[in-house]
Amino acid sequence: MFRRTYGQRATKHGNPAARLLLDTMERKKSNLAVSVDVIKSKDFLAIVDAVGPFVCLIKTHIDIIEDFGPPLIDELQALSSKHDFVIFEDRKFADIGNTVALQYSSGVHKIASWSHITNAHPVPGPSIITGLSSVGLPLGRGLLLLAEMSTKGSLATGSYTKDAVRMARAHRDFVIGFIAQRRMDGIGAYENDFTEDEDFLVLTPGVGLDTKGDSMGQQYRTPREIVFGSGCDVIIVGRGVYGKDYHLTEKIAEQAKRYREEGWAAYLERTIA
Ligand code: 5FU
Repeated sequence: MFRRTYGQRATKHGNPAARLLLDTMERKKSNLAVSVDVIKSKDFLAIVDAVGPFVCLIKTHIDIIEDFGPPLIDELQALSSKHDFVIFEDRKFADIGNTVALQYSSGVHKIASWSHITNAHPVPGPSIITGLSSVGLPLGRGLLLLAEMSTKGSLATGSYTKDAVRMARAHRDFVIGFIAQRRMDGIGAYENDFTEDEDFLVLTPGVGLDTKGDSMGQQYRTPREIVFGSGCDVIIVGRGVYGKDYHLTEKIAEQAKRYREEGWAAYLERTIA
């Protein structure tokens, strides 16, 4: 059982984005991340404002926003200050080092300039980390590797997942953890695996309290299964929080509160059990 608290881990971590996230989790007593996958700026900002008080992190897919413009980033950053949350652009980079460095720094979205954390598929090999870290490391950013996915039939299993861990280990200054479904052995998993200089965060999508999945291969588990059962650190919830009623901000806030309570209770069960 992984009993170390988020606060204890924050004081030890070498990466500023990881420290910020762990500190925020401890301060707000929340391991809930909300994934705000809507296509209009207005809806996006309304949901972020509604869930802001309850989350440690907001996850974005900035490329799905139809009316995107730089002012949206200013507003997102203002909400991040107002509600005290970390920003994670779920970009899932997957190209050669030179290309991902350009995609991360430039283009319309300039992700590195505002997103504390982003992620990448390990499929191109370690050069993807070299490319992204050339941009992100000087800015104090952090990277998550997609070691596993929540979807039915995912190919990210077995030796692929192990190789992702190996890649992360070789770049601990920039790779702060994984998108995965469980805490893998040998990543500070259990007390005797934990070393002062190695602590990977596990952020986990595929979370739902009321349904088991969707019609497109998504699979849901409960916050307790994920945080207590599988030793993950952050639950990432999208439609479970904002559902189809994303104009009803009160209802969204209620759902965020509910997931936050479930996630935090599972964390307490893990740390004190
Ligand atoms: F890497 C992954 C993964 O394995 N599963 C995911 O669901 C990422 N995701 C993201 O989490 C996905 O792109 C959505 O943005 C979000 C889950 O949304 P949901 O509405 O909770 O299913």
